[in-house]
Amino acid sequence: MKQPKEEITFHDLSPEKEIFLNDVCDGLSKPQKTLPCKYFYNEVGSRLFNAICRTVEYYPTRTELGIMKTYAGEMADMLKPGCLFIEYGSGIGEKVRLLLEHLKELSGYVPIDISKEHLKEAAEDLNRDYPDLEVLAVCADFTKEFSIPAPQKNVTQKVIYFPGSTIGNFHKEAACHLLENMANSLESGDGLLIGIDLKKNEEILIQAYNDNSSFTEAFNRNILLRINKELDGDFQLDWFDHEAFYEESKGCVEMHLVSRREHKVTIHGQTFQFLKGESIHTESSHKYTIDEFSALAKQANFNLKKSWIDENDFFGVLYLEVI
Ligand code: AVI
Repeated sequence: MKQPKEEITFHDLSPEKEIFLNDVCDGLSKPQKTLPCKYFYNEVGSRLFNAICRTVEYYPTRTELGIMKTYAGEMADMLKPGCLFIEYGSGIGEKVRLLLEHLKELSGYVPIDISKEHLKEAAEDLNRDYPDLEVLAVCADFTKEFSIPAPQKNVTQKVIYFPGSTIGNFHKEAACHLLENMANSLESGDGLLIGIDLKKNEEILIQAYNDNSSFTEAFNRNILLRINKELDGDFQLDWFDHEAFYEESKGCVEMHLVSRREHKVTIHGQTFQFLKGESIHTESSHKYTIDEFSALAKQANFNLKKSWIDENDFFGVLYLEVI
């Protein structure tokens, strides 16, 4: 049995409550009320998301995992021995393990996640299972500026791993901006391995965001519960209905919380008026073709090197390099 080694390095850069409050109040003051979807992921939200990933309707997780299981060796072959592997939104770290089996000579692994509890647990588990790997966990909002810690070993190449089609949760300009930030944190020849949810039949998409077990509904409403708990809000959760539909013109699934009645909500002393039928837009999940994504990445200075797709063309894992 492998012995636990010394503790992981943990860099806590989690966003302040004040920023959370500002983001919430800003979003709810707009004509189309919005809430940033990154706030879904507190402990309960992360658990609900993991439950969504196991539903029959939500195909992206199992499809991406299937691609990783089949092609992890080929993916690892694209990377240089001694590379620093940096995972954006590392979650429970399930997918990276498939790659780690093939990436024997990493200089280090940097999991980055906004959910502190999940990150700590996953990083500690990984540290135990891969005693020779230096794990440098960073709790941060990766949409904001942060620095990537340096491992003790020499770094030959940096590779960002961004699985789960999380890039789809950014509007096109924001996605391009995030890709630009990634490219700026890298050098020519460094890599990006990214999961993309592909365009497909609308019915499949609608079902994926309206699962029969109602985990997606609970996940959507949990953002209101989090505001109540952390920002002294008084949302009545059952006065909001979960709604998710495909918006063809934007190429995305949109999630909303629709008010069942006219009412007021108070958050940290500020009042927000809701009309009957008025919605809070909580998430957009963009779907791409490989060509669309490759063109977007090109704008951010990334060149597509290789892509791996499942047999139904539902999901793609793409490897790109900084030009
Ligand atoms: C994390 N992200 C890629 C998920 C998605 O599909 O957009 C979040 C999610 N929202 C509802 N179900 C899953």
